[in-house]
This record gives sequence, C-alpha cells and structure tokens, in this order.
Amino acid sequence: MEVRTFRAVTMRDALFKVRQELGDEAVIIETKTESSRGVFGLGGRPYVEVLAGREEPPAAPQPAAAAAGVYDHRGRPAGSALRHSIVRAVEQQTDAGELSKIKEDLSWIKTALEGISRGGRPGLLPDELEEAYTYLLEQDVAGDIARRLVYKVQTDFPEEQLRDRTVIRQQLAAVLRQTCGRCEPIVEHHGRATKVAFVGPTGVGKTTTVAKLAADFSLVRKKKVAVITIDTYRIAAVEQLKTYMDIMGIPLAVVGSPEEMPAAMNRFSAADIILIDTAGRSQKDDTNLGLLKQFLAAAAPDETHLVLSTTVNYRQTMDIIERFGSVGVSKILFTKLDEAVNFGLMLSVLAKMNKQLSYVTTGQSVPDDVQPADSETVARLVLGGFSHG
Ligand SMILES: Nc1nc2c(ncn2[C@@H]2O[C@H](COP(=O)(O)OP(=O)(O)OP(=O)(O)O)[C@@H](O)[C@H]2O)c(=O)[nH]1
Ligand SMILES: [Mg+2]
Repeated sequence: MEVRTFRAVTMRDALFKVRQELGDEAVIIETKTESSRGVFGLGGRPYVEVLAGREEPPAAPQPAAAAAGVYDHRGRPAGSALRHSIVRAVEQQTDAGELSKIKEDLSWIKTALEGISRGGRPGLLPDELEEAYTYLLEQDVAGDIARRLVYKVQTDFPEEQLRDRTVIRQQLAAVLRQTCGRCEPIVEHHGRATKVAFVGPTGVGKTTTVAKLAADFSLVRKKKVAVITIDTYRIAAVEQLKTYMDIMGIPLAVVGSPEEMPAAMNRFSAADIILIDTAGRSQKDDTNLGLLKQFLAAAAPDETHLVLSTTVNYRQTMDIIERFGSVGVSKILFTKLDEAVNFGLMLSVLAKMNKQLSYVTTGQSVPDDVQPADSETVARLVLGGFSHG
C-alpha cells in the first residue's frame, strides 16, 4: 500500500488533498491535530495531519462534472467511497474506550465531506467565518471543536449569507448553545435526602462552593441542609468549613473513613439535601483517588459534580478529567469565572465530556458568588468579543 502524509490547516483541506492525490479508494490510517506554531508555513495555527494510503492503483481520470461535484466516476455520490474507507479504517482501530471520541470525530469529518460533495469551495472559509474561527482559537476553544463549530455554521447556511457577520454571530451562538447542551443544577429528590458530592483538584474552590450552595439552599430556599466533609487531611480545611456552617447554623459531620459514612448519613437522614465536600489532593496519586472512590461508594451520592477552574489550561483540565473519570462524575461545575482570561475552556470541556454544567462561581464571596449555569450565558461569554462588525 502506498502510504502518505497530508497536512493542512483544517481536516476538510487535508481530506480534499487526500482525495485529489490518492483518489476515492484512499484509506485514512490516522488523523491527528498538531498545535506547534508557525510550522509548514501555516501561519502559526493548529493544523491537522492525515496519514492515508491507497490499496489499489488510481482509477481512470474522472469526468470533469463528477470531479467538480455531486457524483464520482462510478456514479456514487462524491466522497462516499472515501467516507466508507474512513469508516473501515476507524472500525479497524476502534478500542472501546475511544469509541465515543471517534464517533464525534467521524461526525465532523462527515460534515466536512458533505461540504465538499455539495460543491463548496474546499479548504476555503469565507473571510468572516475565518475570522470567527480565529476568534474561537484565541478564546482557547480546542482546535477540533472550533473547526467543528465553524463547519456546522458553514454547512447550515448558503455562502452568500455567510458574508454577514450578524448572521454568523447568531448562528455561531446557536451552535455554541447546542454544544453546551442542557445545563442542570442540583435536582432535588423529594421525600428523602438528596446527596451531592463535589470532587476535583486542589484549590479549585470545592469547599467555598459547598459553603455557597449550603447557604443558598438553607437561607434562600429554606431547605434542611447538612454538610459532610471527608477532607480530613488538613485541620485548616475542616475549620474553614466549620466556620461557615456555624455561622449559618448548618450541621457538619467530619467523616474520617468510608466505614464512618453510613453513621453520618443516618444522622442526617431527615435533611432535604446533604452536600459532601472532598479533599482535593486525590487526583495526583492513584491511592488517594482509590480512597475517594471508596468514600463515594459508601456515600452513594445522587450526583457527583466535578469542580474545575476556568483559570486552568485546557491540557491540564483534560488530564484532570481523565483522572477523575474513574470516580463517576455526573455534572461539571466551573469556578473562578471572575479570574478567567477567556471562556473557551468551558465550551471545549462540555463539547468533549457530554456532561451537564451545573453551576458557575464568580468570586470568593460566600454566599453570593454562585449561580446556576445556562448555555445562553456560556455562549455569550465565549462570543463576548466577537463583534457585530
Ligand atoms: N476568584 C475566585 N476565587 C475563588 C472562587 N471560588 C473559590 N475561590 C478561592 O479559591 C481558593 C481555594 O478555594 P477552596 O474552596 O478552599 O478550594 P478547594 O477546592 O476546597 O481546595 P482544597 O480543599 O485544597 O482541595 C480560596 O481562596 C477561595 O476563596 C471563585 O469563584 N472566584
Ligand atoms: Mg477544600
């Protein structure tokens, strides 16, 4: 098999080159996104690299009409053989854990191919959409997500409309909202105590957020709230929470081992809501993560919110997400929006994780600086500086 590497700014461009040079029978062996700056003359943007091969000699030259658009030389819709090759290649490489990621990638590769077979200008975005794409990258939206968002806008609208920045902004906002998905704060189970745990790395604001939410449920919504902390590593951390709880008259239990958890739960069985704060050291070592899992298994929370800071970069955040994946996260909570340089991280995480965003926090003040999340706000924050023109 003849194997070659193709590089381009977008996956769409790379696949166009593959198809141009290796024909419809090309097999995609590997795709990856690189982010080194200023290489290959691509102006410092992320670029994609596609490793592709050809199993058989190139077919006879295609008639001009087929090459230009809708049908290929075998009378199939253009791009269909390449699409099948990609599916084959993906099936061969599939590993269960990677399946959803591959499906996601495949869906936007298909979108790109559909754009090509509809006769779009391959590899070229209208200037205004190119600006939107660059803007999203500047907001630290992950390269593959930014491309997918822009392709979605491009394929949903006729090209003439994509000259209008207002249309692009509106459509991009809609695609961003869709990408964020439905946000959902804590869902209370009436007639029994709703148990909610907060996990995440050190210093992201778990304890502060627990204090804020405890205050909101207790003082504003008049619920019976109890708090459990399994942060037994540091006296100061327990003291911090105890001070808040004493001020608000909310009972606090310090649980030192998973075996002590049932007694604490019994003690608070009459509560409407039990918030569980955890120690943040865990993600760095597997023993601590294992222990955290045992605590959570004993607590059997209805929801486990992974607390992430908007001040941490994308790569570190993805590492954190991977490490905490094993503890069974159900929702995402973002803190420190007041300190964030931009908001692309939130969008990238939500696009990759397929989990609901529950709350965002916007400062150190207890109880004020917390609010239920909504996708409208996330879209507005990400697009904040993308002007109407
Ligand atoms: N600017 C800002 N600071 C915050 C926010 N939330 C928490 N903090 C601050 O972040 C610092 C760490 O907060 P904690 O609540 O102790 O963090 P934690 O996740 O419980 O930390 P560990 O228990 O060490 O894992 C404190 O100084 C908080 O005041 C926020 O939304 N914005
Ligand atoms: Mg803490």
